[in-house]
Order: sequence, then structure tokens, then C-alpha cells
Amino acid sequence: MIIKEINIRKMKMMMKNPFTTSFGTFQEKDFLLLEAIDEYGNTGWGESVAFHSPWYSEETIETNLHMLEDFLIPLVIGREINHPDEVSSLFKAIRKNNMAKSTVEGAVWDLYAKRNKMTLAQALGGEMEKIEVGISIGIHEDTAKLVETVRGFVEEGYKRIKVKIKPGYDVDVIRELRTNFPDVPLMADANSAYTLEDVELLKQLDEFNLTMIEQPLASDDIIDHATLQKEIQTPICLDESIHSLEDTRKALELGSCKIINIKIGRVGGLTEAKKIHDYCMEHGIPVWCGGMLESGIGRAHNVALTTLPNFILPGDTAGSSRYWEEDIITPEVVVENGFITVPSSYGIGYEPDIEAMNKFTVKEMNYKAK
Ligand code: OSB
Ligand code: MG
Repeated sequence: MIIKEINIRKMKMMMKNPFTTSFGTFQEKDFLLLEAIDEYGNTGWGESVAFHSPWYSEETIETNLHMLEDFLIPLVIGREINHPDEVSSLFKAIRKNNMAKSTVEGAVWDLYAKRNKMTLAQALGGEMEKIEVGISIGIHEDTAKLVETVRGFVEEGYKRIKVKIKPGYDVDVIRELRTNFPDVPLMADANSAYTLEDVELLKQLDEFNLTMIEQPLASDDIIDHATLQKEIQTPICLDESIHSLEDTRKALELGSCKIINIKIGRVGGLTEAKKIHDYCMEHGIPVWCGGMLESGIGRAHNVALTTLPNFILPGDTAGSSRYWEEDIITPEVVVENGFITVPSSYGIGYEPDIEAMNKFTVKEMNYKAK
């Protein structure tokens, strides 16, 4: 296929409710969408999961735009690409900027699947027809409110509850949740808010039978996590620290974690995500698909990836209605009894809703092959 044209939209969507992590609060979601168009007019869509500010990682929407315009788009536009795996090879000379790379690669995967009359899940080699989903719940200063929020999602059928924690909002909150929900699969995500000085505190979480604790220590660390994992029983899951198959290999060799959260954007795209999945499967390490408060486009990519066989644990791929009054795809992503039925239309399997998209578009950019 030849990518003849690329469109980028800068988007802004209001979230239904604010979402608070140990590093900050989201109320609006700013993000990029990328549409790649081939020589027959087929289109593929990708989403940049970089946030407005460099809180979760160093990438932002503006750094992504710079990378896309000045480096990444020039490498793919007008070029013959036979398989989406080639995109990461084309980008090899460019260091990091994984979310920017993933935006292009995701659109090429969608396009490739559509051209070959396959679902994206099939193109990736995924076979699950339904995927199990959990939900991520932000920090609520009022614990009674948190309990009620969790109760609502448990009643909706979500298969696992993840709550954000931070210093001063941890053991007591988890105890309260465990008392109220003795049998619900529960986990905590610290987004790098602790250090090894907190080992004694983190050990106190062992009694609550958490499925895992996600990224307790620094966002660039795998050494201290290995030390911590020897001290605590709760399995550690790495999120922020993992950017590649190589990071995964090193973390597993060191014993830094027992579970990996795979986010497509963080690892530079679906090709790398699949490699990490395959490596973890060979090594008996379960994986799950993380979320970045995606719109329907990014969410659809997450659903497709999760159909691979080692996505054993429920992901953060909640339904569209988790964050959006109105999503930008039809149909929206729907969760029933804690499951999403994988769509059967070609490509990402959901139609971009251009009318809805237009409402949330702040700026449009167009790039054409010479
Ligand atoms: O660490 O997984 C995370 C949201 C923003 C930034 C980082 C994270 C999260 C979430 C929510 O946990 C995931 C989602 O529901 O999309
Ligand atoms: Mg996380």
C-alpha cells in the first residue's frame, strides 16, 4: 500500500467526571487523531495517547505534532508499505517518541486490516471473541464516595476494580474497599508515587489480597522495583517503566515485576505490543491492556490487541460511556456484564463518526505525498 495522504485532527473532549491520579487531575482530554489514506482512498485511523502535559511521560500533544510533522510523516508518506511491521523499522533511526510513532503505526494497521478484509484483531493474530474488562477509578478524597463509585461499577459487572493510590491515601482506603468488597478482584495503581523508603507501608498492603500493585516506584525504574518485589507479596505490575520488548526482558530478568501492563502508545505501537505479549507468554507472565483515557479510536485498538491469548487479566478498556457523553465512533464501545464483544467489521471494527468528531475538532492539518 502507498500512503498518499495523512490528516491530523487536534481534538478536545470534555470528560464526564474529573479523573485524579497521584500526578494530577484530568477534566478535558486533548489528543490527536491521525487518518492515513491509501492510493485507493481506503482510510485507517490512529490516536495519539500523549496528554496535554508531560505528567505520565515526557511526551505531549505538541511534541507529538512536532515529531509527526517534521520526522515521522515524511518517512511514511508516498512510500510503499507491505506490512505495518515495516513502520517501526522505518522509524528505527528516531529515538523514543513512542506515542507519536504509535499514532502513525496504528492508522497503518487499521488500513492494512481493511485492505485485506480482516478485523484488526485477526490481522494481529487475536482469536478471542469477547474480552474481559476492568475499570480504573481515580482518587476520591471522600472515601465513602469512592466506595459508592466502586459499588456502581461492580454492579455494572466490571471484572476487576483498580483504584489509584498516593502517599496518605493508600492502606486505609484499600482496607475500606476490602471490607466492603471482600471478593472483588482489586488492585492499586500508584503511578510512581512511592520510593524504597515506603517499603514498610507497602508491605501493609499484603493483607488485602490485591491482584497486583501497579508502578509503585519511579517511572524510569526497574532496579528498586526488583528490591521491593522481594519484600512484598503483592505482585508488582509495571506500567510507566516499560517502553519496549527490551525493557520487558530486563525487568523480568531482574525480577522487577510479575505482570506487565501493555499500552500500545507507550511501547511505540501494536507491532512492539505484540512482541511484548509474545515474550511474556513464553515466560509465563500474564499481561493486560492499559488505558490512556482514549476516545473510541484508541479504545478500538486496545480492544483488538486484547484478543491475543496472553491477555489473561482484565484490562482498563472500559466502555465509551466511562468517560464520554458522546464518543466519536459508531457503535460506541459497550461493556455488558464485564465483557466487550469484539467487533466483526474490518479494521478497528467501529466506524469513525465524522459528525461527532467535527464537534470536538480544534484544528485540522493535511499532508500529501509529493
Ligand atoms: O496509569 O494506567 C494509568 C489514566 C491516565 C494516565 C495513566 C493511567 C490512567 C488510568 C486510566 O489508570 C486508564 C483508562 O481508564 O483509560
Ligand atoms: Mg498505570
